[in-house]
Amino acid sequence: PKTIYLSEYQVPDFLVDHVDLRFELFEDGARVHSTLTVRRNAEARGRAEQLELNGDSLTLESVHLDGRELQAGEYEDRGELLVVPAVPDTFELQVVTWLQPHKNTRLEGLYKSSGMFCTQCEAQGFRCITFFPDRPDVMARYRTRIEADKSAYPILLSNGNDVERGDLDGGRHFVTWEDPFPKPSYLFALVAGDLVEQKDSFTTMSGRDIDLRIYIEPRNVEKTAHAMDSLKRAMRWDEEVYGREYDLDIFMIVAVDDFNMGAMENKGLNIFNSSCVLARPESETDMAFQRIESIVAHEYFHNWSGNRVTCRDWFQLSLKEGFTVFRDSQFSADMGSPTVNRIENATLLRTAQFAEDAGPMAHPVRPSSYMEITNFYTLTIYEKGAAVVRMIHTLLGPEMFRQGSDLYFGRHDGQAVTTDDFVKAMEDASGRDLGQFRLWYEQAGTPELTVEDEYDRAAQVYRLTVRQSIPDTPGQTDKKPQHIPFALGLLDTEGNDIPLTLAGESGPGDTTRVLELTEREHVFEFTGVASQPVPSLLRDFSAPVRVNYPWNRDQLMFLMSHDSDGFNRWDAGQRLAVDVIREVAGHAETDIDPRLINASRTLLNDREADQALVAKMLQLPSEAYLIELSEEADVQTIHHARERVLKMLATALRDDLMACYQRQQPAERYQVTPEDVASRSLRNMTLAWLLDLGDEQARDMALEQFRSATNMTDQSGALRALVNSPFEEERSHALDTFYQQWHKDPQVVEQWFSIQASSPVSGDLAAVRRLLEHEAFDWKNPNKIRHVVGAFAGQNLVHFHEQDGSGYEFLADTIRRLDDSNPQIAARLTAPLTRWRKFAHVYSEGMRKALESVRDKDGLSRDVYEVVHKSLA
Ligand code: B3K
Ligand code: ZN
Repeated sequence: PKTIYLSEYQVPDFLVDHVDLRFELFEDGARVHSTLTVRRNAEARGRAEQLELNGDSLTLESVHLDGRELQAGEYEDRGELLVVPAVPDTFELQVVTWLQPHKNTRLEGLYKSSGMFCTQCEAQGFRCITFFPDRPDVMARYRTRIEADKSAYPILLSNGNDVERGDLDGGRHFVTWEDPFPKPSYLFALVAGDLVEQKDSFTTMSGRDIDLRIYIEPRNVEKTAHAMDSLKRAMRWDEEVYGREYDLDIFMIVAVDDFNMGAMENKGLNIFNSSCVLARPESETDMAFQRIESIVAHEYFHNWSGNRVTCRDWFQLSLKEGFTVFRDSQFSADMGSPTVNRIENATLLRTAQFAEDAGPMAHPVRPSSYMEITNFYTLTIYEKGAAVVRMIHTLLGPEMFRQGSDLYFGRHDGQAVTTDDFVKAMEDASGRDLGQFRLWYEQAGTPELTVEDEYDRAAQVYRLTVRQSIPDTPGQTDKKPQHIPFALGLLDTEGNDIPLTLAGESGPGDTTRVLELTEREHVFEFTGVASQPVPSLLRDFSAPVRVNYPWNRDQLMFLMSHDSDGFNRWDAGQRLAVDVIREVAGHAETDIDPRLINASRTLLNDREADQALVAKMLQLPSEAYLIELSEEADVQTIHHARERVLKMLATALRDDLMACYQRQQPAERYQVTPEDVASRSLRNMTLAWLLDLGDEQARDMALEQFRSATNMTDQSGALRALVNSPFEEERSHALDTFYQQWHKDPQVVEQWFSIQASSPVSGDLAAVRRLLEHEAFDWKNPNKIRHVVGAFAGQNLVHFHEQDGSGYEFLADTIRRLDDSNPQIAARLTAPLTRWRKFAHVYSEGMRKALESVRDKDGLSRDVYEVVHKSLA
């Protein structure tokens, strides 16, 4: 496979003003008639004579140029390229292709999912539908006519507004859609099926009425209310916070069961993985409700950040993804608990994105090369990209940031632009120089801050020295220092915030200050500091960096109870727990520090504190995070150390856990408020801890909760606790009962699969293999694969990393198997193996061998090839 470089970007030779599509859909295939209105791009003057269109797995039936059918020799079908050597400056090109959606297992382009036709075109799926200059800087207006059997496919959808419909011979019918907004091909969508529609409406800030529709299979009619509410909240929020109004008269969402990722922001016709849009309290958990709210909002927000203003090329992917993730996380924070939201974002960054940034696939937020773009829908592009936008927000302040976003949307509406255009708009609106800041887009790797301090009692001066360094990453060494907003506060001996005054400033300033780091080393002098303070560093996780400062355990306890910054209260607790787990790792006789027990007891019994934060603070750092923090990870040791700390905590706190559990009585009516979510989370966490002990009273509580639960959070919480408990009989009974109750609901069956596949107690490889044989498992459905294989390799670390290497071999087999049918999913599943160098020798050897066995497969897809070769390099 060949590598594509940003430096080789050239404007397109030809532009397409209009696309006229006609789809004839049949059971054995689909014929696509595409008529393009093309003109030579004035900006590319003097370049190519010939027209080149991308294609992928297409059967070409005919080509017409300005109405005349071209003969063999007048065009060349090279499979991935259709070349027409001699074309005039403006012309109309008609191409007819034949495809086989029912045989499309890659789920890119046009395919079938439980009987309906649907599409996925980002990034390069449109070329699987017809020959086209399939790149985001070619923006056209689309008119789409869909023809299909009327009884099997009563609903026919595409982008924009439906302008015409009617019946055809042979029981067929058609609908024509017209999208007035020019768009890149990756935003094209089509759906045809026997679907039910749920309607609502929204009145925009200028008083326009928008038709809102969610299309589902009939069995899901009860599951749309939450998505609809979330959509309306998102529409209102985008008007209020960004001044962005919806532009078409209709906004549609379709749920499909077979989907490679979460959802897709096609213009006016978002297509969702069922698991990211459908929910009701009885069958979906709080986590699903929250995920749905944020993904519905995310896709909706793309209408401006992505669709109206799109990406010039795929190196600019974070232009739309980083910005939109930032927008959806602001939205979620406004809808729920800002601190918890911040903790969840930071956890994802610190556990998974930092790991990616330190591994063989590390790349900048704006990469400079790729082989397969699908591999670049990464945590770096999305989450680090969002953190970078957040830093701009922090540096500019909310008002200037809003002026910058207004300028960006206004200046580039209808254009395909770059991350640099985004930063420029922010600079122009604010007058700030973001020159050095741009390095965040260009340099990969997580900056590391090392902080030292010194207190001069006589002078009442507190001096902080902050050094930054950025580790080498593939292809990048000797990096320049970056511009880092470093928020901090200082606590006095009582735990109060000290007003901060830097040397040379008059009068006391704010208690949280954002220091701007631009050099390799800075010394900050705070004056008028009456006693030795405890520093609270990187408040609210103001930058995606690691911070090293030698807090002792008493200082961490102090921060846990006094820091005015909720994020840092949580972080202090995490640091304390990490420290304690590390201390007992490999030392079976070491007792755990009673301070951790006391801190947890205080939290468990603190009814005044924000319970959402308490629930978060009680969770021990995950195994994945502990692995990320270690130099040479020994998974088994980490797992057992964490497990032992958990058991000792649970033993010491048994009565407090019981009392806390009893206090969390289920609410009358299920609601997804931060308070209720926190209460259910505490309830299920305390139950899990108690069951881990093998406590019989807790077992009975779990059985009772499992039987009487009126919502899935509580039912599956009880199930999970039983599955991870030593009570074998109860475990298998509960699993059977649950399956009998829910086997008709694929989304619940997914949960049932993942609870088992991720269980450190019962989810060994043999159990996982049995799940693959289960009647409900389906190799063609990405959700099922994710919930069994993905859950095992990604969450069940103790079993996946069995020292005999069996977990690795199993994953390699799975990847090889999926490489032929769905390379995108196969490449994603490879991720757990890519970081083999991070692990101790007993693990890394097996991981490397597994990667090599994948590498040696014949006819490896470009997707998996890139991941495997880069990982082994
Ligand atoms: N833009 C899509 C992701 C498409 C992934 C293609 N392989 C979903 C999103 O980020 O909103
Ligand atoms: Zn997105």
